[in-house]
Amino acid sequence: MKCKGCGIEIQTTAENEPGYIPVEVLERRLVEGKEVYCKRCFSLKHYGKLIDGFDFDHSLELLRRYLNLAPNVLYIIDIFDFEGTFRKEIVELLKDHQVFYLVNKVDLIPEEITPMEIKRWVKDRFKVQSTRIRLMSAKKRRGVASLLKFLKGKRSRKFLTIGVTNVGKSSVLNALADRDTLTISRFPGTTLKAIEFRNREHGLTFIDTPGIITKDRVTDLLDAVCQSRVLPEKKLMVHTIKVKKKPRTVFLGGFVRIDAETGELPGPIFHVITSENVTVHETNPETANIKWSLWFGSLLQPPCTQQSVDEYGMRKKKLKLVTGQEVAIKGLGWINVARGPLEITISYPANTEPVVRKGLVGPLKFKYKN
Ligand SMILES: Nc1nc2c(ncn2[C@@H]2O[C@H](COP(=O)(O)OP(=O)(O)OP(=O)(O)O)[C@@H](O)[C@H]2O)c(=O)[nH]1
Ligand SMILES: [Mg+2]
Repeated sequence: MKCKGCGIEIQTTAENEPGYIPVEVLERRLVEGKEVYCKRCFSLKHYGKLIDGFDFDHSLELLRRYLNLAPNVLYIIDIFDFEGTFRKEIVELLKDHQVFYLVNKVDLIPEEITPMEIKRWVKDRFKVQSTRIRLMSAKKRRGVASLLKFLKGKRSRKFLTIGVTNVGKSSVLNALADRDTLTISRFPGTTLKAIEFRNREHGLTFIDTPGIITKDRVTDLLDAVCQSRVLPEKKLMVHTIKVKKKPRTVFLGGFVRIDAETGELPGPIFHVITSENVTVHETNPETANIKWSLWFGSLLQPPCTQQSVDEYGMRKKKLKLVTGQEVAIKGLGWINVARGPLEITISYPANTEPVVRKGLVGPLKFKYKN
């Protein structure tokens, strides 16, 4: 028997191992005809607490095996972390499948950016027919009804949901099935094994899968609890930085430092767009030099605890950007050039690489004072 929340095999003997449920609870649930959840899912569902951190290796190799389960794939991507969640190595595995790209969490995007603008930007990023791309918010149930209708029209009615951790795979399936059986949580690695279920009302079969663990996002440097803390829940925060007569430094949490040069007057303007739980701190380069290591994990979060910045092998890169360009920092957010040209030196941890991209946010989209 499998846990209905995370897919792990249910067991009643080893309390500290995955799938545990006390035998009396299991018997009671079976007698009452109720869904059976492991202790871990019970704790996540009812208290939002992670009682353990089982170390599962949810690799691409595992995904390759899951791909045999269905001809249709719903590849879920998180719009907040497009560069970290829309991944070439995953796309390459999907050549023999019919793939639908579901870009989730659009509710996080600030209202100044219209759904049409998001749609245009997203479509530009995929090299596929636009009917295969859907924008949605599992949380706000946006795009769910039309997606259901679309999926019902497909000849093969079995859909495998894939993607990296925390993009909302289980949330999307719960929304599509209009139930809350699958466990969803802010912690990465919630779903432990594949779970298949049938939605009788619509005649569709869905398979949820564990999220692929990545290594190149800034958030991959954090433990599960800290990752859950920085995950955005509300609309993304937009901080506007104006560089006039003197260079400015801005930190995105402790891990990313941006040193912006002065330009020709009236000077460059850029936006930093990130989770409400990531500190954005603007200062001058001199103070930044003195305080960075002191602030790392205290004033500047993440990381969630004070530690040594030197452990992360920080790298530096100089970038010259024009109006409308963006630099995405996987897992953490992005900066958008509202008025260029903008010359920056970006410092970032060795596990990641900033990505320069065409702007999701159009120039001067957010109001600012000159
Ligand atoms: N803002 C927002 N948050 C969402 C949305 N969908 C999911 N989330 C949140 O994202 C987090 C992860 O959701 P899950 O459904 O557990 O993600 P998952 O991809 O199944 O994660 P794993 O099983 O760990 O791979 C939870 O905190 C959800 O509430 C959405 O549309 N908008
Ligand atoms: Mg899941």
